Amino acid sequence: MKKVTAVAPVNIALVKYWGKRDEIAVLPYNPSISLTLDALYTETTLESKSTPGVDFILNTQHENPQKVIDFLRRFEGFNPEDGLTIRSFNKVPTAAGFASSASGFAALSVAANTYFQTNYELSNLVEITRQGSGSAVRSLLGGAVMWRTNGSIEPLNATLDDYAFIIVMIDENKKQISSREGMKRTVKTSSLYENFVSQSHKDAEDMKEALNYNRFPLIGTIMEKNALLMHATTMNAEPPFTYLKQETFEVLDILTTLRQNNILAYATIDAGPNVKILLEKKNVNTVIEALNRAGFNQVLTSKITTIGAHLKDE
Ligand code: 2P0
Repeated sequence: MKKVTAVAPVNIALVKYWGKRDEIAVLPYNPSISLTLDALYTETTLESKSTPGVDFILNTQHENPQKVIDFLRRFEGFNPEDGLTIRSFNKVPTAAGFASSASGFAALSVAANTYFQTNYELSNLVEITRQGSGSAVRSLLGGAVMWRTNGSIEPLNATLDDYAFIIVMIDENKKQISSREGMKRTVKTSSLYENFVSQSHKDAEDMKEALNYNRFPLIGTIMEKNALLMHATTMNAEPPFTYLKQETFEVLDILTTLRQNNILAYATIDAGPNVKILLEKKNVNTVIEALNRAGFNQVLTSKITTIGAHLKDE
């Protein structure tokens, strides 16, 4: 009996990844930067079984294992005919509907690297992991992480203890256009895309410096602007589309009002309408109260962790 478990955290991008310059190797057009959350993560166990074939169980439900099998072929020694059970749990409140492909592939990679005794070094593991999901490589490390256009990752210096994220749940349903399809369409058809790429190169440099010198609110200002520019590119694609909903804008308005009252909190939004708010820890209660007053009651708070994907002792 062989059994290996790995845990990988969710990451939230301050400067967004949106578009591949190489679809096969999964190399991005622009560098992205994320922070690693400690409250949300995926835990994945690989365990041998006596019957042949791969079973994939996600949150207690049997799923089609094909995508996982295709991914695991990158680990030498993997044979889909051997008996293997993969159990993956997303440690996210059930109502959260939080995208988890990043933490999912990071956990699977780290577990597989030990299970198949490949022991690939980090740079090799990055190369493999990003083919599962580009943003997953940022979950391999903790803290602030940059994913560069050459595909590599770099830990950044940042004062993480001061900050927290509040996640405002707006819609739990699966998005109609996956990130993969959405970014493809944007790259191909949006005339704003070039602008997003050049601005994001600059934003990544500025963000790195702002994190290094712990310059809040600059960190938040760059983050919010970068996210809105990413969403502008989708609205200008052919055919146009958006992940934003009316409630998304209502939350942005609440943050604007708070900032006018010197409560500094900033938003970022991924491929869905939910809003992630970056703020100083001391303001968490005030911001949650403001959200609740406006009827946004589905919120969760997370600190930022320095611990990236890792094996769990059984
Ligand atoms: C990010 N997103 O930087 C951006 C912002 C969504 C919006 O990375 O095609 O699931 O598997 O590489 O990693 C989501 O994209 O896409 C994502 P693939 P992935 O967090």
